[in-house]
Amino acid sequence: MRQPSLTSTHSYQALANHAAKAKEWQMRDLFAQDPQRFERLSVEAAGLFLDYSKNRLDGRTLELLKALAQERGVERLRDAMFNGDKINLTENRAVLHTALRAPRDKQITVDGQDVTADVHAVLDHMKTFTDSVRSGEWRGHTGKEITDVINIGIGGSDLGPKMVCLALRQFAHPRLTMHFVSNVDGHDMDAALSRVNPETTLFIIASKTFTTAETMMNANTARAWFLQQAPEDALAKHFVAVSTNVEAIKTFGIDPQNMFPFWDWVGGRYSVWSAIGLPVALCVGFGYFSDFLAGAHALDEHFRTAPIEQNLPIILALVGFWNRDFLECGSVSIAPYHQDLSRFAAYLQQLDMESNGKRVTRAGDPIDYATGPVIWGDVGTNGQHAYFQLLHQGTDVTPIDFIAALRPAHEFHNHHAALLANCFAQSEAFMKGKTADEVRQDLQGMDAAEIERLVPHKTFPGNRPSNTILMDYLNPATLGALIALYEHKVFVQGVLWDVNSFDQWGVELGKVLAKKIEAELNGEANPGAHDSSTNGLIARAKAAV
Ligand code: G6Q
Repeated sequence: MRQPSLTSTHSYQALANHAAKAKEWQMRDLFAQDPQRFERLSVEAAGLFLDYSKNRLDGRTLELLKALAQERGVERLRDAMFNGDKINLTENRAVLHTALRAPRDKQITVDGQDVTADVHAVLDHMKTFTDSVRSGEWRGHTGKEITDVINIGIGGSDLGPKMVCLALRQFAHPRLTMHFVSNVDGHDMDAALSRVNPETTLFIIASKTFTTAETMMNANTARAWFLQQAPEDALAKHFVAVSTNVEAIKTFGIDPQNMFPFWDWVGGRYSVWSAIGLPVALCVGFGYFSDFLAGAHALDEHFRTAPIEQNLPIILALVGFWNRDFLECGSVSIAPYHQDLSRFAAYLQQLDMESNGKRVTRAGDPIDYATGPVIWGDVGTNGQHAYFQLLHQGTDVTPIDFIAALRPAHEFHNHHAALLANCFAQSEAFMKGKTADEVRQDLQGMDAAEIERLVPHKTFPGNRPSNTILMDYLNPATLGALIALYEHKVFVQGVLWDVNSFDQWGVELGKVLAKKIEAELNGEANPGAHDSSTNGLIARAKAAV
């Protein structure tokens, strides 16, 4: 259905007028004018607390953003997604990652098929399998317990399980070491294989399509490596697969008992809740994996039922939209103040940029406004000693999402106080900045000319937006809720921008592009069909072998 262009809507134009004034605001003043600002501009649900008061907005901004959400049909499309409607229009697919974490008794059907029953059948299989590997009942072909798991997958079949296994380190099985091989670069596979013993290693081949070139090459290399040291009939004890492509798994030679299916209505970057989460269930156990799903489900229920003004993902989306489209912020930095979330920014980078990095509407019309921002970041406090300089004093304004757990999972309490102090101090500094007069105060006693020389360098403009997301403790449930929060934020922004957040034609192009050059590098004649740069690079690579 063709929507009116975003920029032509009444609420967008009202926001544009409002933004002209809002650009002049200083957050310092907004806080001074409203002692209740923090209480007013914070919300809590599913174990997550969001403080969005350190943004350049006021009550009127929120009213206008809410009107825009309503005018763009956020609630209607949200309900369509939960119902299993085929909202992924270019692939004619439902978008039902929420069904992967729905309880057993929830009725959801797609094309007449009972989705929940299928989901729980696979979850039951995952439980049996992971229980037996973790207990030591499942043994390698020489009778030894499994000690290492190598997940072979890329993109959505790698980033989620890898990030979650790291994040839930505290809950990990002491005997199992998890490895993730994604890159077609043989160094990745070499590094993993050099650390494991084939007798005690389990390989998971994770690929939705089971055709992705990198994963297939890595899977074949792993299989050949294994068979150099073990007989063919040992494969069944050491190779399992996760895919929607059951036929391809059989052809690869994996025992049908050891297949974990999922469905085309699960997008790769939304698949950690499906059998793609098998490494997570192996690492932390099925009980905690269920808690992870339950945490996401709690956030789903909140998203589905809470009014817009109390709805965490909708608010996060609206604030991000405001920063992107009206305050012209081109990127968002993710700053988890939690070492175990060291891969969270990389995970969100795919989730957000692959979903909303689009330049045409759902109807295929060109877009004349800003869509998805660049997402990047790293853990605090490390980032403070690297790129925070640009965030504080550079010429671009980059909103930041600070994420922290109030209670640590270790006993070094002085470390945790220092960590949280840094997190809160940074958001305060970004908001307040430091005026020239404050710098002069600091430098009192110094030679007056020297002070004036230094003032411009030591002044911080401030007025730089951030959100802070707090949880009590990083555990499977709060992590599940946190990921679901961002999934739904991305969804809402996609609706506002009228893009299809669930296809990824840019990735598909990449999947075919390299084939031809690979053949040329492997000796096929180069017909000179490329540009001179590409021909030159190919020639240099061929000359080097
Ligand atoms: C995710 C993308 C992409 C995909 C990988 C791996 O949403 O579609 O990152 O996950 O290209 O694809 P396969 O799982 O099919 O190997």
